Amino acid sequence: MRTAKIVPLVTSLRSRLSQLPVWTARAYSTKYPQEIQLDGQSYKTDEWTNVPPYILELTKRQLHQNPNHPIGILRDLIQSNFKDLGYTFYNNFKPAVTTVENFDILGFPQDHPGRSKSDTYYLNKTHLLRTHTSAHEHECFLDCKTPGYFITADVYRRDEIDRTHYPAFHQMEGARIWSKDTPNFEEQLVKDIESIPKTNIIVEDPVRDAPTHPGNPKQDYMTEKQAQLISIHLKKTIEFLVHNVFETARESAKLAGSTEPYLNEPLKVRWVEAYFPWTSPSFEIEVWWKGEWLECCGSGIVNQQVLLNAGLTDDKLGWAFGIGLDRIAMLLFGIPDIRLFWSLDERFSLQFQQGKIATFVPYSKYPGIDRDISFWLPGDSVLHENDVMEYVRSHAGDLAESVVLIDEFVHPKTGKKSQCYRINYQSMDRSLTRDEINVIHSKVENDLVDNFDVSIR
Ligand code: FA5
Ligand code: MG
Repeated sequence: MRTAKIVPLVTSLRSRLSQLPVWTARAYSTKYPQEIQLDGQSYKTDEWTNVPPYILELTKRQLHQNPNHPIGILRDLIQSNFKDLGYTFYNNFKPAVTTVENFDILGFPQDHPGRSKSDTYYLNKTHLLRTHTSAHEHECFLDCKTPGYFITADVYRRDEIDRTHYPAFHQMEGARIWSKDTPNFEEQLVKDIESIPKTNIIVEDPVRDAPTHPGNPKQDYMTEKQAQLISIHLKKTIEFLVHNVFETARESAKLAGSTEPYLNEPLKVRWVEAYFPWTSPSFEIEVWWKGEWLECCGSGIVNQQVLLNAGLTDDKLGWAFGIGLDRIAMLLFGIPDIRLFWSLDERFSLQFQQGKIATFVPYSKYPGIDRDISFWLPGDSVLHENDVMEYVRSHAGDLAESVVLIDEFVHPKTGKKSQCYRINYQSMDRSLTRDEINVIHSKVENDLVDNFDVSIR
């Protein structure tokens, strides 16, 4: 293979590609049935449809509802820690939502990349598989009879393939509301902060005392003091959640006989500022775990418009957060590859039991098979990395261990672009044969040729 003259890093290429117009409608017009059935509803497909059958299959699994699955065990653990603290738990929301629920109601701008077909699975122009649990905030704000709520659900994103990314994962949304008309409101906020159980974790938070500024502004309808107290309540609630989860992980590791030095170090977290279209100010928490900062959870004070959209009165204010469960469960249970959560192999499922954090014992590591695919793109066309991922996944399913763009260059004379992707095929459960991989790999090649007019090199 030729080495590239112009080799952008994969990451910068990714962000560059995501800004370009992508996808040609012709690619999918013939591939989908006229209607897709999901959870008792029928969706007429159209030029927006891009959800493949194997993703629809995943929506049936509901791993967070399985009390003996690591994702279900983690959900139970968090819920049990918040049982008597004034929260309602919602665990039954179906994955199909409208673009209004997933984006509009939350104030996503029309040109937000999350709305694009390269990032999101659409059933059709108006319905999609939720990309986050925030899609259900409005109905819970309206329905909920307690001060706060939690929503746990499976969410879907067209994404890269590697050990920590899968097109389906799980989030837990938390939210908490107050009325500004509460007598002595600020004193009540202080009391509510004091009632959150104490933790001994080390917190780095340079903006705890002044959480709002022009770059991460407070909303006009609350005072500086209220924004500060609500931010502290939010942060302490998430710190309590993270503390419980990681302390449980530490205890189980010790019980299992581990003597690693990190087990005796206090847990350390840091707050960083963030941006979400429907919260202000906004924050993210990162946890220091085995030598690196792990992004866990986005959060912020909910924009008043979102609460008004949900039908609440204009005296209401509060916070929300969304935490990713899968990566935390990987750490908690020592699971090396995110695909394992979806395994139907009993050597996986029989290792986990309700209420117990067991460390996963790998049953074996089967060798992978690497295959490269190199091609010229036709003159003006753009191929999104996520599209390549999707073709690989649709033929290889969970046998696709990783897909990486390893080479790209533009021919100096013809101006044509060449790309080379390396696909690693590997099974969690068995050895693969070269023949079966050849068959899968040529289907991927054929799809790229048929849908994008690429010429294989
Ligand atoms: C959100 O999804 C927001 N809805 C969170 C939020 C809720 C903000 C309420 C404000 C108020 P984000 O895209 O950063 O934010 O995802 C939240 C968490 O999900 C991340 O911190 C990460 O832990 C997890 N996550 C995101 N993408 C993936 C992925 N592809 N695989 C596994 N986990 C992921
Ligand atoms: Mg994030």
